[in-house]
Amino acid sequence: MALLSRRLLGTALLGASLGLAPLAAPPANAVLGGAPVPAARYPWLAAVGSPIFFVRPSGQFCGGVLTAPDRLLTAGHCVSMFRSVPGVLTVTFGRDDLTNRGGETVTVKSVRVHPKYRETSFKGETVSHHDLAVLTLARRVNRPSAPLGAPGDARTGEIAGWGFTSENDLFNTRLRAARVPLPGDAACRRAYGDSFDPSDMLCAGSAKADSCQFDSGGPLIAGGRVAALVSWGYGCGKPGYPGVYAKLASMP
Ligand code: 4AZ
Repeated sequence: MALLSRRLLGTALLGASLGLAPLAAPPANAVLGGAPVPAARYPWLAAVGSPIFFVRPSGQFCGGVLTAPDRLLTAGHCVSMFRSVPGVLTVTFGRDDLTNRGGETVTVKSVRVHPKYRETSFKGETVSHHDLAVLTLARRVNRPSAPLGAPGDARTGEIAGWGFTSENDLFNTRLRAARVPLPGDAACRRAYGDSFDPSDMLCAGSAKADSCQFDSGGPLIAGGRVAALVSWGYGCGKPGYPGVYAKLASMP
């Protein structure tokens, strides 16, 4: 349990208190406001998890993006507590539904978290700064790397993940994607004040479409390129509080 962050631990205890059996989650229609998508659409997208995280099918707790045959980019807060035990992490590509055995699973050899990764808080939510980490995989996978790049002047983006479809949805296991607006830095500053650092973060989403718990580390795609990773936010789909994403440009 010492391996689990407060965030994951909270979910684990909630799951335990509701008596959830890890493999008994009913099918649900991750991402708020989106629709199910085949994992084959994102061959470079991985579910990051661990067999010791029994709360969720496949042990999934985050997403991640392949950047080289043996490198996966994910959120710092997803893996910082696994720095000394990287071998307990698994990375699974091509799995449409976490209750399936489909796709390709690889173990992790090492975890490198952004040297400036740190946490503050906003209205009780953990704010992650420089929320990036690179996992080195135990072997190379025969898959394309994700195209990476800044969003430029894109007005919308796309998010994908296996996470909650609402703040109260404990059961989604399907990969889902949604189109999200990119409201800009000023809107995010209005929502989050100094907790939002535009040099490091990017905002996306609305009350209708947003990322949520267990989508962290997954991609925000704009102009066909991964521009940022799901990081934090005040709840999910709350009006006036877009989701906050870690810009890739800030990984040294
Ligand atoms: C989370 O807890 C989380 N609505 C991820 C994304 C957002 C909020 C929370 C953004 O992993």
